[in-house]
Amino acid sequence: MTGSMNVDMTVAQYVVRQMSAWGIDTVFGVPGDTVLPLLEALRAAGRPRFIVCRHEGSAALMASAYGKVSGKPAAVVADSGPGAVQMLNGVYDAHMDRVPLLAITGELPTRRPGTHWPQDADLAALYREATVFNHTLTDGGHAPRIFSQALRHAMFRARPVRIGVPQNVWTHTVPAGKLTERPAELGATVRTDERAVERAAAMVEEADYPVLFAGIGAAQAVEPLLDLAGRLEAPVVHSMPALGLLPADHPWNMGVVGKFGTQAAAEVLGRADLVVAVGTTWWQPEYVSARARVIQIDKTRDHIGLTFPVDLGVWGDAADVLPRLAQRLGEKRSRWGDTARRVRQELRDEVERMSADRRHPLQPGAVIAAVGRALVPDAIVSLDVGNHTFWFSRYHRADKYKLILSGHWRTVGFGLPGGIGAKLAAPERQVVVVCGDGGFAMTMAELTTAVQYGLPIACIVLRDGRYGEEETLQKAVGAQPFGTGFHNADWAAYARACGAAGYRVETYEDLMWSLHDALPKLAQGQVSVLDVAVDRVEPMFPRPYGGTEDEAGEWREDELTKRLREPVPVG
Ligand SMILES: Cc1ncc(C[n+]2csc(CCOP(=O)(O)OP(=O)(O)O)c2C)c(N)n1
Ligand SMILES: [Mg+2]
Repeated sequence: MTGSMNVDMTVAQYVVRQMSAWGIDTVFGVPGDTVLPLLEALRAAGRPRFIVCRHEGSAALMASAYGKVSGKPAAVVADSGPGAVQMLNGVYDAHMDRVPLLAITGELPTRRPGTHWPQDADLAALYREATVFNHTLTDGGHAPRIFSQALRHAMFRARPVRIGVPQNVWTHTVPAGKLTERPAELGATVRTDERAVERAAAMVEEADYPVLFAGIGAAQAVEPLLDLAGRLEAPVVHSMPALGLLPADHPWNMGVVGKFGTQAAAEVLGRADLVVAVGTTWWQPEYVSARARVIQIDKTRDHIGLTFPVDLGVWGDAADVLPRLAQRLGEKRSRWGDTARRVRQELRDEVERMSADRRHPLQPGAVIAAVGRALVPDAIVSLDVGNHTFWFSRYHRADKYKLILSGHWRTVGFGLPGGIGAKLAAPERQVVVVCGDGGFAMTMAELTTAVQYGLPIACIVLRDGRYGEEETLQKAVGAQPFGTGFHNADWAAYARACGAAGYRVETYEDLMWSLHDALPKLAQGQVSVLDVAVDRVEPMFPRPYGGTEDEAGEWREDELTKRLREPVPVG
């Protein structure tokens, strides 16, 4: 069906065909008057599949998660006005994490906007920042050009796009023969200039305390990265989204960088004289040594120098650049020696202590460690935002899992819709959601969506009766906790009321039993919620090495501002 369309169609029919032709197989959304013709066309065509959701914000988070797992755009549909406003949060998530996504909003009939008609909103203005293409279709004849532009931008620039279709335009005619082909993969890979590799090698040669810093852009280069670390005897630290990418027990892996990271990562980065950043835009200035020089390897040109000052940008594919770099280095060894071994050992001891903690009430870190041990290889974890993110980043030591999270947008409530989007994108993989009681309640209506579509996911809710992270931050500045506590329902009972399984967990025995009942039953199609009572402990954020957090951060910020004005040398 791709590429041919030998009869006239309505815009609605055309949009459905065009989505399929471009490989969009899933559309999330909530119905509304202004998009009903599209629903009718989806029904008649039978594909892409339509997933009816309980909130447009969650629908867009599902679409974003779908893209994070599959790399392919999903579509999300919302009504004009309130539906489109609710959808925006999830579109921002995709925008900030660079995920392709097609957002279709209905709009008022073309004669209505500006007349204070119900549900009128300036959607072009609202979506301007979060999209790389943002247009209202006013003439059916233009639909092929508009849609093909939008999809090209979404796919090639890995960002959300929005098309508004006024209610009366859905029935306009699109002339026969106008379906556009999905463009073939460009197949363009950057071949990094040997001089850039040479300059990088010279900088590594000069360094005594190099640190490798991996982001998800290093996903295809894990082996060469670890090989380089081993040869140089250099510690590796990584971003939060890169959790699961590197073996947790690798001798050079020091864990996540930053406030929600490990003391080990803080110490090595604080002592480094060279940071080799590979496929990452995650940067925590207060944790990086002021004297460190920075090499950034990234295959996306505009990531270089985007969030941190760079001494040498190497534009290229890490899987190609790292082996070439290693080759040039000969017998070069760092001087980390015992420091790295000690720091690494302290990290291991801390993780082991937490994993063995059986105290009541349950320690959130111990719950996270237990979840890590119970996952099957290749599982997907959809993680929410809050203190539990900190516990996860420190104590979740599973290998070979895929983590998805609201990385740069950091919306509370990502967990459950993220899990649903992930399960639809990778039905063969185990999907587990880890969230707080605040985040769960924000998007919990979607549990019925998981049940409706038979999407087995296990949702582990860390129940501390409060918006924990905000309370931690209040306490950290000496304020009284205020406006952070809430009343919880019995989430296990709620799960059962939705047609899922519910486990109420108070003790370590309950936890073991329910994990070992719920996770294997995912393979049998069981959706579940584990409502886990946890202690109200405040996370201990890592101390930046040397100086206070503020001093180091300020220095780095000033330097960043100054250096971001200068051109970055890119090889
Ligand atoms: C949509 C949204 N609202 C508010 C915040 C601010 N915020 C960040 S963490 C957090 C607390 C989340 O509480 P909970 O889900 O219970 O997790 P906990 O910190 O208790 O582990 C809040 C409200 C946010 N990031 N996103
Ligand atoms: Mg909480």
